[in-house]
Amino acid sequence: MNPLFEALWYILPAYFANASPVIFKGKTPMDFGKEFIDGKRLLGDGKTWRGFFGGLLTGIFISIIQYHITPNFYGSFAVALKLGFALSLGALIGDLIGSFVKRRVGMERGYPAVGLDQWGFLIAALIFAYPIKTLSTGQVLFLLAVTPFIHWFANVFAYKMGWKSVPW
Ligand code: CTP
Ligand code: MG
Ligand code: K
Repeated sequence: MNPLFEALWYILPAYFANASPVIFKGKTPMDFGKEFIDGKRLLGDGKTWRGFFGGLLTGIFISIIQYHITPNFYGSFAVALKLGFALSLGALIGDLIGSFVKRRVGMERGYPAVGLDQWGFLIAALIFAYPIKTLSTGQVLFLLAVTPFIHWFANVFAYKMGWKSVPW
């Protein structure tokens, strides 16, 4: 496999885990409406339990499909599954950390935080997946470079589909 394509193939569950909650979006917010000591919401209404678990299951489902297409890339089904779980969980937790930071600096739910929105989930996914399977430094740099464009494209697509009210 081409190393750049390999990097994209590796990270795919994280992309799906990050993008799919917009389809699953639920009602109950993960912070249950609670505020932090600064009087602002802990995470905000944009982070729901349904979105979180929908994203987690979608990412794992993608890794199962990936294993059946490229079993040699993973070596075993267990590795593919563990990697899909770690990448998805990392992406979702990275997104929650991003929302926590956004609320602390006074950004309303849905406000675009350039950098945080595009790299937060990616970096957390890479850290969570690191113990299971690693990429080269060049591959990580490649993902850091292309992910903002893919993130932008995916959000415009979701907006055009009517899934979200803003194209970011
Ligand atoms: N979403 C969800 N649960 C999650 C993550 C996302 O339900 N754990 C849904 C919400 O409807 C959210 C949408 O997906 O509005 C888009 O996600 P995102 O852009 O990450 O959330 P924002 O609304 O921009 O909120 P924030 O400012 O906190 O990032
Ligand atoms: Mg957003
Ligand atoms: K986000």
